[in-house]
Amino acid sequence: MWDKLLVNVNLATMDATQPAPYGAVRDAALAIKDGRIDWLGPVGDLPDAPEELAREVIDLGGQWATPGLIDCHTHLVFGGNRAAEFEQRLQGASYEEIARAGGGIISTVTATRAASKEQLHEAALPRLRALQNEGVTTVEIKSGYGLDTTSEIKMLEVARALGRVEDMRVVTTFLGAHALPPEYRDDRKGYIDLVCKEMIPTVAEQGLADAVDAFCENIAFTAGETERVFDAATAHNLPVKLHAEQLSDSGGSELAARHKALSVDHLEYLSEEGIRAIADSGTVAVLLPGAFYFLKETELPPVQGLRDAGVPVAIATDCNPGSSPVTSPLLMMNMACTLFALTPEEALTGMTRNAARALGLNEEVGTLTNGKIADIALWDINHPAELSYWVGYNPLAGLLKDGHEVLHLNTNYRIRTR
Ligand code: DI6
Ligand code: FE
Repeated sequence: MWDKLLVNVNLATMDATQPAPYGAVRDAALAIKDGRIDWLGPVGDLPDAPEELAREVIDLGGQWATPGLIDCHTHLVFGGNRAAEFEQRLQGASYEEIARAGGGIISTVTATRAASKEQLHEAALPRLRALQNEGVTTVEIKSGYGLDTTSEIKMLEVARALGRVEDMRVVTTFLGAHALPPEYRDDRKGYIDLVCKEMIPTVAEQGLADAVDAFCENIAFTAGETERVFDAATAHNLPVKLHAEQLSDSGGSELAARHKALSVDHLEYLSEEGIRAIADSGTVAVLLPGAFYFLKETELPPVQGLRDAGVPVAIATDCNPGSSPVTSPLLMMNMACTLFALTPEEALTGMTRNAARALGLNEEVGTLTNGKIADIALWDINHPAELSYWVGYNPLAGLLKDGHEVLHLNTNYRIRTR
């Protein structure tokens, strides 16, 4: 007996072994047992009548199911916001100028250090709910607005707690090397020492981070400093990822590739050599159209080069107060198509299968495949391209995480229980 059986549904499995676009299986059924997908295929292949096979039969009325969306790059936990800086930028100040004048990331660091865990949690929760309301079942959350050991730990603890409260799979990333804190203005080496010798060992020992990230950029850390952070991460068995080539080509992607990074993220200035390096290391390229849009960037990431090299491409919100105050994964899929010329199928792959890989979770989530965790988004759409097409309209009908219904928004679907 299965726990749940979805019938009268079209599946966009996003499983590369399914031959149709989107890995689609139409007029399908999908069975769930103990939180995992136990069977899927054409409804006609079911061995018996649905009611004989499962305790609960969910008739989806011809709607579509996709893997739960995965937002693989966010800075969702932070104090305050930067609407005033947005006004400055609209009057002509650049993101880099504001950062160099002590604003930017550092102003969020001040607000985050001042906030209690409860305040950070309260502020992050509506943003997390906004993601969930558009079908997200897994989210990555970075630290990086604490920049001292206590405050970095506080951010990671808040992120871990959000996962327990909100029925969301939360993956955490330590980003101590996000910016140089003011108290180390004249001692860059001292800060990297703190990150490598105190923060990473502490975070690793307390099991607070699933990976280590850094910001390799002329306004942040050099490739040499980033390498020290990566070496410390590796010494503590933590995989790495990198904010690379966002505002200039700093060679971060080649460095990340040498450290077998899970992902390199942003990539507007990625070079040919960078593409070759990450193609060889199997690193995922995470594109962040929200930051590109919000900073009014003009340099486009080399999408065709990534495609030609067979690099898996993921898409994420980069939800953060400075460069991407975005809580809409669907808008990011739309912008990945309109701004970066991805196809709607590539955009959805980027929010599911490839995003799972960017988090090292590809064995567990990211496709509708037998044996994987039953994180499933249900959509009131006629074709999966609609997920990249609508702007500001949310067709989510329901959401399952670990096989449990966490949202039931659209009453068009009926549940029959035995
Ligand atoms: N790149 C980004 O776009 C964010 N962090 C980073 O390294 C921006 C963070 C911020 O401006 O607060
Ligand atoms: Fe980021």
